[in-house]
Amino acid sequence: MSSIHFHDLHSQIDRFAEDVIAGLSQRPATLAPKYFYDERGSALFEAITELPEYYPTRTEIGILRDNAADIAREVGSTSLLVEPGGGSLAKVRILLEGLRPLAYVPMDISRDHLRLSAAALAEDFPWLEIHATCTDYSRLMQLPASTPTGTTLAFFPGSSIGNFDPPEAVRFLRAIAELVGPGGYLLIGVDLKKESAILEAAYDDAAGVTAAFNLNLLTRINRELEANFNLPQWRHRAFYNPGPGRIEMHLLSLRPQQVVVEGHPFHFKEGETIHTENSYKYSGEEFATLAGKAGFHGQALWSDPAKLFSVHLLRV
Ligand code: AVI
Repeated sequence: MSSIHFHDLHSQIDRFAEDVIAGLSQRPATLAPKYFYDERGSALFEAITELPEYYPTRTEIGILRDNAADIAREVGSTSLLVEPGGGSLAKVRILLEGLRPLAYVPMDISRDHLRLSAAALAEDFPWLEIHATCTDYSRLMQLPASTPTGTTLAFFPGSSIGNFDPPEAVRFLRAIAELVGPGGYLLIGVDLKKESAILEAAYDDAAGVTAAFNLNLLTRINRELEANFNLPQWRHRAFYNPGPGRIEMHLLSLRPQQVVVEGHPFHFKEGETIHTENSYKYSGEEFATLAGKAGFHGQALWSDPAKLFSVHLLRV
């Protein structure tokens, strides 16, 4: 029987209301992409990962499958496997048999989603000790007290690193380096730079799922905070900005309007946007340089034949 433990570190650090009010007070207005993932947002994200235009998930899964034995050989024996932002915990399944860690610590901000995914994983991997940890890993990168010590591998797939601005990414990678300690590893998925038409289709799909995902953030604010966003007056916009090398997602105000959030009025002109997400794309060398600033050196690098996506194994 697998042992499963649940640790809730999130209640200490919930700042949704403060972050929304601060973000909407800025010009350009911004909202943090980590807030996309309420229950509906998490379900919409799962749907995005299956869209024909959204290549990163299926490409990364292919890379992990094709190279799982190689990855296990490179890392050697692992005591602890930590996954910040595990979500559905689907990709780790590809690695578990090869790595055979003593314990696995998935961390996620979305409490119920994490509980369900961890329970399903426990059924399929009865030998594994699981410490499901509800936390905002971008703020609190901390292991629960009762996890085993020894060689630690952090797993951060999905190119979620692209959702941080480069200086934040370096800070986040430093926190991972500290968590895994000297000799510890990071296996990380990074989306590669490519033709902008491929990128833009991936973030503005024909079926409108990404648009629904982006707009759901306003629905969440209306529901969880006292707010009155009028959804038909906002539109999803996504484009590649080649200077910084990132996809930007925005919500476009279709007319002049006022929105009230917890008693704070915010005015938006027609054409003004709320910037909701960046998704940075890196060449292999650009990412290795970034990771070097956080104290990691490259041990191995895998990619797919079309060079859409990369998986780096880094070591402290
Ligand atoms: C979670 N993250 C890596 C996704 C991305 O591709 O940046 C989030 C996403 N946003 C729109 N589509 C997917």
